[in-house]
Parts: sequence; C-alpha cells; structure tokens
Amino acid sequence: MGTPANIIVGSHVWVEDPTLAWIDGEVLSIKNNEVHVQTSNGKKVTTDRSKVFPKDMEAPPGGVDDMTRLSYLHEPGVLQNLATRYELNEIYTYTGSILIAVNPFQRLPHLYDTHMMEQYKGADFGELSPHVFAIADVAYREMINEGKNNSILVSGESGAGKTETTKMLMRYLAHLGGRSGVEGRTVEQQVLESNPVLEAFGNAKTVRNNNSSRFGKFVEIQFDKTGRISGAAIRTYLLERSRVCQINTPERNYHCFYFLCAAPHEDTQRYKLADARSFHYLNQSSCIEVEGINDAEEYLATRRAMDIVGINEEEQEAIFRVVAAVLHIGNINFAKGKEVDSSVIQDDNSRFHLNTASELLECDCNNLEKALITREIVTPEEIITRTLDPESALASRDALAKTIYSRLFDWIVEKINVSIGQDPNSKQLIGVLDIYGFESFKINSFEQLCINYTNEKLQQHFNQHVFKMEQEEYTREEINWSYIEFVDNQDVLDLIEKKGGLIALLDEACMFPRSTHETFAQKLYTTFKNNKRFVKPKLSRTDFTVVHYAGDVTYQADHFLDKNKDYVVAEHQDLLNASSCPFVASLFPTLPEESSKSSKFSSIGSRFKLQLQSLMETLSSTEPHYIRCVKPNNLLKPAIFENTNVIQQLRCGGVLEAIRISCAGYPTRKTFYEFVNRFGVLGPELLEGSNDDKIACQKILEKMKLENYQIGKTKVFLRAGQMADLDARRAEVLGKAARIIQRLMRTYI
Ligand code: AD9
Ligand code: MG
Repeated sequence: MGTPANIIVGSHVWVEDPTLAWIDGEVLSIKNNEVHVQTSNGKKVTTDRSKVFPKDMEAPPGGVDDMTRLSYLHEPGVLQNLATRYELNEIYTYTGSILIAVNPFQRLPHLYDTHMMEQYKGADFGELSPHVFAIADVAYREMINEGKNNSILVSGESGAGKTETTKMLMRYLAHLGGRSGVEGRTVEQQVLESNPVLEAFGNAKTVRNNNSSRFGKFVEIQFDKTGRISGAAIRTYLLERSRVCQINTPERNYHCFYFLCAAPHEDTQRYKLADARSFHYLNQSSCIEVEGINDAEEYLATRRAMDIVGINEEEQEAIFRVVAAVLHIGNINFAKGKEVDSSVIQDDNSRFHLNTASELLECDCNNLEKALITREIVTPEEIITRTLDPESALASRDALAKTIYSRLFDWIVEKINVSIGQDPNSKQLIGVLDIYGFESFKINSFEQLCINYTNEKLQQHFNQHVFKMEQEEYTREEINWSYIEFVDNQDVLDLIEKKGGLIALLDEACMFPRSTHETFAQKLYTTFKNNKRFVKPKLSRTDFTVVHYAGDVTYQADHFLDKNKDYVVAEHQDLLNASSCPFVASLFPTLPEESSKSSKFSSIGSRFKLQLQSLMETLSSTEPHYIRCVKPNNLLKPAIFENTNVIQQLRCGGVLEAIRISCAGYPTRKTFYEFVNRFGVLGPELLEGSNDDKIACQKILEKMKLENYQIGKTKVFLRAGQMADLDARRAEVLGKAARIIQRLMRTYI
C-alpha cells in the first residue's frame, strides 16, 4: 500500500509492532535499506525500508472525518485516524463514500434522536459529521431524485454492530418515508417491528455477541411515487439450525425459548413449561440469563411486536405452542429396547414430555413415538420397518426439533411478508443487507464455507464498485487514468460455485450412497490439485484450505455431507402433516410429488448458491452504499481500541483493499488552496503576483520536479509517496529557516 516514501534521518515514521500493530518513531540512521528507528515507547528497532511509512505530522489532532483526506493513505495512518476519533466518541468515519462504524459498546442516545434525524434530512453528503443517517439520506435522495433503486450493505464480524446499524437505517428511512400523524399500524411501523420479532426467533447469545443474529437478512423497503413507504419484503438466509439442539456454555439457545419460560404463569401453565433449567435444549449450557436482557419483559414485547406485524392472537398461540413442543421434544430420552438395536422411551419423565409434545403439536402420541424410534425403509418389494438404537433415536429426535424450528422461523418470515404486503406498483426501493462477515475459527465447517462464499461474492461486488467510483472521480476532475492491474477474486468464486466446483462435488458426494467425508476430501484433493486457491494441508486426510481474499481458511470436511443434506424424515413429515392443528399441519404441507417414502436429497449448498445469485442480481440493479462495522475489542466494552484486531477487520472488510485500489491511482487529493497553503514555502517567489491557486500549484510541482501527478479541475492528484516527498522537502526548508533564525538570534542577543 503506497510506496515507501522519502525517508531521511529525523523523519517521523510508523514501524510495525508486534502488539500495537504500528508504532510511531523517529529515524535515527539509514544504512542501505536498513532503517533504525527510535520508537515513541522507548525501543530501538531496525527494519527494512519498505516497512517504514511516513507519519503525517500535520494531521489534525482530532483526526479527519474522511480517510481520503489523510495526506498519507496507508495502514498505520488509517488505524491512527480511527483510534483518535474513537477516543472522542466519533464512531463514524468515511473512506470516500464508504462508512466505517466502530462499535461504541455504549448507548449514545443523542446520536440517534429525532433532532439528529432532522439535521441529516436533505443535508449534502459530507456537510455534517459521518453518520448512518447520512448514508440512508443519500440513498433516499438518489431514489427520489434519480429514480434509482438503492441498497445499503452492512457488513462486519459478529458483534460489530450490523444489526444495530441496520435498525438505525430503517428508523431513518421510516422517518423520511413515514406518514406523520397517521394513527395505528402503518407499513413503516410494521417494517420496524419486524426486527424484534425476527430477533426473538433468530437471535441468541453467543461468545461474540449477546444478541447475535443467527441468520442473514435482506430487507427490501418499497416506496410509492411520493416517496412514502408502501411495502416491504424480507428475505432471510441460512438460519443456524444446530443451535436448537446443541449449545455450550456461555452461549444460549434462541431467545424465544427463554422468553417463553419467563412468560406469565397462565401462559407457562398452558404449555406445561417449567424453569428454563429443566430443559435439555437449554441446560446444556450453564448460561440461562443474560445481563441486559429481561426475558419476562421481552416475552411481552415480542407479543406486542407480533400484534403490530400482523400475527394474530391465535397464530401467536400456535407459534408458542410449537416453541414449547420443541423444548418438550428435547426432554424425551431413550433406553435400549429388548431387541438388538432398538430403543424404548426411557422413563415416565420422558413419557410425560412425549405426551406433552404430542398434545401441543396435536398429533398422535403413538405415531410420534414410532416416528422417533423406528424408520421405514422402502424397497421395490416391500416396506421394512427398522428399529433405531438409542443413539439413532436421539439423532432422530434432534432432527425433528430442528426441522420444526426452522419451518417455524420460515413461517414467521413469510407471515410478516404477507402481512406488511408488497406494493405491486412500487418502482423504487431501498434494500438493506445485514449479513454475516467473513469467519475463520479454529474449526471451520460447512456453515463457514457458505458464509465466506457470501463474503467473496460481496467482496467482488464491492471491488467493482470502488473501482467505478474512483474512475468517476477522475472523470469528474477530467483526469486521464484507467486501472490496468486489478486483483480479482473470481478464481475463488470459480473454485466454490462453478460447474465441477466445491459445491457441485459436495452434492455429488451426497447423492452417492457410499461416500464418506474421506472420499469427498480425496476427490477435492485430486480435482483441485493445481488450483492456486486450494491447498491440501500436510498431514491431513480430510481438511482442506481455501485461499480466500481475506486470508486462508482451513475447513474440516467431517460433517459437510450431513450438513449439506436437507431432508425431512418421511415419518416426521407424515406425522406433522396429519396434525389436527391447522398451523402445525401448514408447516408440513403435503409435498406435490411425494410418491415414495424415501427421503429425498435436496442440497443446502446449491439452494444457498441460488439464493445468493438472486441477491446479487438484485444488488446489481441498485446503487450500492457500504457500511463496514468494526468491533474494537472482544470484551464488548466501551473505550477499548485494539489495533491488531481492527486492522484484521479492515482487511477482511475490504477497506484496505479499497485503499489499495485508490493507491494504485492517485491516493492523495488536495484542493488547490490546501496544497498552496501547505507547500507555498517551497517556492514563495512563485506565489507573487498571482491569486490563482491552480497556477501556483502547477509551478510548485514543476519546481519540485515531480512526475506523473495530475492537475484536475479543483484538486491536485498525487501518486503514492509524492506527498511524503514534498513534506520532506518542506521539512528541510523549514529546518533551514529555523537554523538561520537561531543563528541570527545567537548573533544578536
Ligand atoms: V452478529 O453478526 O448478528 O453476531 P452484529 O449484528 O454485527 O453481530 P449487533 O448489531 O448485534 O452486532 O451489535 C452488538 C452489540 O453492540 C449490540 O447489542 C449493542 O450492545 C452494541 N452496539 C452496536 N452498535 C451500537 C451503536 N451504534 N450504539 C450503541 C451499539 N451500541
Ligand atoms: Mg446481527
């Protein structure tokens, strides 16, 4: 990023530091390419010239609100700017038109009140401090004035603040496009209240975030001709199903389970619920309560939000019956049966939960039992009933719970969509995307592959956009420049999604009865032997590494096959389809071509690929705006800014890539006035007799014998490193002047 600039003895510079990422210091001496630096924390370091970056001594003490205004656009400069601003509670900073939002981990109410919204309404972009409202305002104005669809893409790692940001955006858009004075349930109110409902069923406490969204979300807000919100559509992606059955301390299951257990007594009695600690799906983790979440209050709030989004009393009742049934299902245990590989309901307690679950789901209790402990196998000749051993029965139980819960979630999303309604006449929309950021853990599985695949897609979209924006700025300023070199990530996308790519090979393995994760991994190794984005780790027989744009991620193939298979066990489908509760039956509608009892394979990976394709098509037809959320520390506490952590996120979020793209062109832009102000000392004689800053700029640049810079209509455009060159010359001149003054003073005083 940026070429090493003119570094001389005495220069103020940034050098790498193992704990702080970057530390500032002063150059003591230079030998060939070795630079010796005295750092500000008292160390002496020697480093290669290419790893030393100039420090801007003229940077304003409070930082700049747009990174592109930094004189030196490089990693340490960017980091220092964000850290300085964060300390002052300035959590928002632009990088051109991209908004970087650093999570404050504390309420800043004045930042989002109505007064603030009013200020941003119609204000020119850049006129006020950076803000999510400014981004939403630009999107809205562009839509109204130019008739363009817009989208706002919010990304960042878990806990970075995506969902909070999304909610602010939606509030602001509802403020602009709302019907003031209209009483009752308005479309915009429904759109806003969809958030708490979805959060109750799709969010959970995790290690990284007390209110972590376990699904991706794209909300399309539709507007009528007069700019009023007239409809909305919510699309969700990949709800994490495993959480329903398996959690570890200190995480929790989905919020709604705890809300319901804390419901008023009459409700818990109806669902035969007891303390949350008595349910296996909840007590596998010792975390039952979360600081800052009052489950009893949230239960009532969720119900109120459900009223507003149009889920009626009867439907709410059915929803919570199903939620309770899932908890009861989790408490059904199995013991070994008399026959080999068979099982029975373990004891009276398990039988109680079996009975309760069937009551709540209004399905036949015997059939539920049968569906859990046996499996029918269809052969051309006959149907064979096979018993399941206790372990398989448990797996069957958990599969049932997961299926019910994910169908319930889909139903709620669909219901909200129907209830808010789509405006068939709307031609204008603003889409808001709140989707998981790049993930790389110790153990990465199928979910991480899907998530990182999403991020590769969005990254490509982002790069292309940043490119376009840069190019447009040059065109506006009538600068002649076009990018030649551009590192694209198409090759990673090809590896994952192309014909014969990872997803396709996974589907193939899932369809072939004798495949195991080992045969799948072997197939990957041979197919992608020469692919530079694919690596087989040494010593591993089932892991594989993908070289993502944000770094290498090693995936464990172990559960890929299972996780990619989306099928509902035929017995479960039949059981619930036959429920006398119309709501439950509607979650399991009769399949159109359900001719045989065999479970059909449907690929989650392929379906996700299609969803993603459709999302990208929608996004491509919109004018995008990007918000990158950054999590300043992993303690989730205010006022702690961890440099290395932030740098990593800026890298993964493509912010550094955007800067790199910018550096490939003319990273430094100064208005003529700013330039003359700073570098007039390099040629005071050149300024005489003319008030034209543009001409003065030209003369100074010529005198300094710089090459390849460009003069635009309002700004000077400099190549990477040129600013530092000029600063070094300026420091020399100023130093010389200071020495002369000192000498004069010594002589005369
Ligand atoms: V996840 O990928 O869904 O796990 P998000 O959505 O990125 O994650 P979220 O918006 O839920 O993170 O923010 C995490 C927490 O940070 C919130 O619960 C707030 O406590 C806190 N937060 C985030 N943004 C703000 C803000 N603008 N003001 C105050 C905030 N607090
Ligand atoms: Mg979230």
